Amino acid sequence: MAALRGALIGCGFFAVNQMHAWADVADAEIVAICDRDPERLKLVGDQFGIERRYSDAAEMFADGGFDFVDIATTVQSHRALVEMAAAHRIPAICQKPFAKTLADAKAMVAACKAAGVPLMVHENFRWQTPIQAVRKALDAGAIGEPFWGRFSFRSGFDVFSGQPYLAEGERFIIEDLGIHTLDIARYILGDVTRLTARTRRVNPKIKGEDVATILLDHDNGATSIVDVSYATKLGTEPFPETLVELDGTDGTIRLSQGYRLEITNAGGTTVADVSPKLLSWAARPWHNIQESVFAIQQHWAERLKDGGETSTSGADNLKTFALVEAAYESAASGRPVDIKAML
Ligand code: NAD
Ligand code: 89V
Repeated sequence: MAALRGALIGCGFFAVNQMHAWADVADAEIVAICDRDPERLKLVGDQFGIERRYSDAAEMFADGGFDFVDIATTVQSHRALVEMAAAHRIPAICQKPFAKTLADAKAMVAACKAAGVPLMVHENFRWQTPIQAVRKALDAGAIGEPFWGRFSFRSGFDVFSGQPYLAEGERFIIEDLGIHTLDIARYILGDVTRLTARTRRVNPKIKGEDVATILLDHDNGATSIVDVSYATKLGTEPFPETLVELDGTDGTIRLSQGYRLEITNAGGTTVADVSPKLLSWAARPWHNIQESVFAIQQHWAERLKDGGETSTSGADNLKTFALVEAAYESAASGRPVDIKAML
């Protein structure tokens, strides 16, 4: 079967990872790129040998010649670009955060549904090797029914040098990073009925919150905590590891710093190294994220070919995005938020 031909919009900081990963994905290739910044367009076009280059996405869609589009721009342009893809009946991947508001996100899902085209959100953290290892242990029944969890990302890493826009928005850690952690919580413990959140800003040089603590009630009766911070200075910097604690009816799982997975149950305690692979183009400490970029893009290519639903489809991601909106609402009001009422 012929390789899927993709077009990528947004040749910025993170798109370079996506371009490397596309080069590794079986049966897919990027044939056109677009960026309104000529410098980024040239840099990425030259690095990856892409001849078809556009400064205007509408022109690229009008010319066509590709089977899917990978939208790697920042959130402001996501709705317009996804709707453009739907209008041209082109399957689309859209980076997180999916949209500026839940109403926009719902409209984007509806547009792709009406056009009959698949839509996947590039929500890659659930594809990280250590998170997949936790999911596998749960599926194997290693700890029985989980009744409590903690999903924790606490770091002092300077994310602002690579992504300066993160310092400028009214919203920061929940929208940019907590969105991944909330998605992992859903992936591991299932959908959420109610959420309570507290936030604060510690770093005086940024506009948004850099610490958040969120309490989740899951459909299955489990309770979990999602806690995220970019104001946490530790002896050994854990960026970008998500640490997981799960208590179940028959045992416990602990995913701790250094990609160490410990499972305790009636059979005793086992410890495994669940480190991500260092792909040829990857660099520490980003390699955990970089490997998950390859994994989600390979998944997209496979589902596009077999017609199956992706793990982080637009419809699925509405349930993660609602948690982001609810966290800001709860932090502002001090009250719990009913998630089902938002969907
Ligand atoms: P960036 O600002 O470095 O790059 C965005 C690029 O898109 C820029 O080059 C800009 O010129 C271009 N662009 C914006 N609007 C455009 C439009 N309408 N048409 C053509 N080009 C346009 O941003 P980034 O750090 O690469 O982040 C991009 C997205 O990736 C963000 O949504 C961010 O949250 C996400 N991200 C995801 C991960 C992850 O692990 N999933 C990690 C980092 C960033
Ligand atoms: O994954 C992300 O969205 C990145 C980072 C890990 C730096 O928060 O922005």
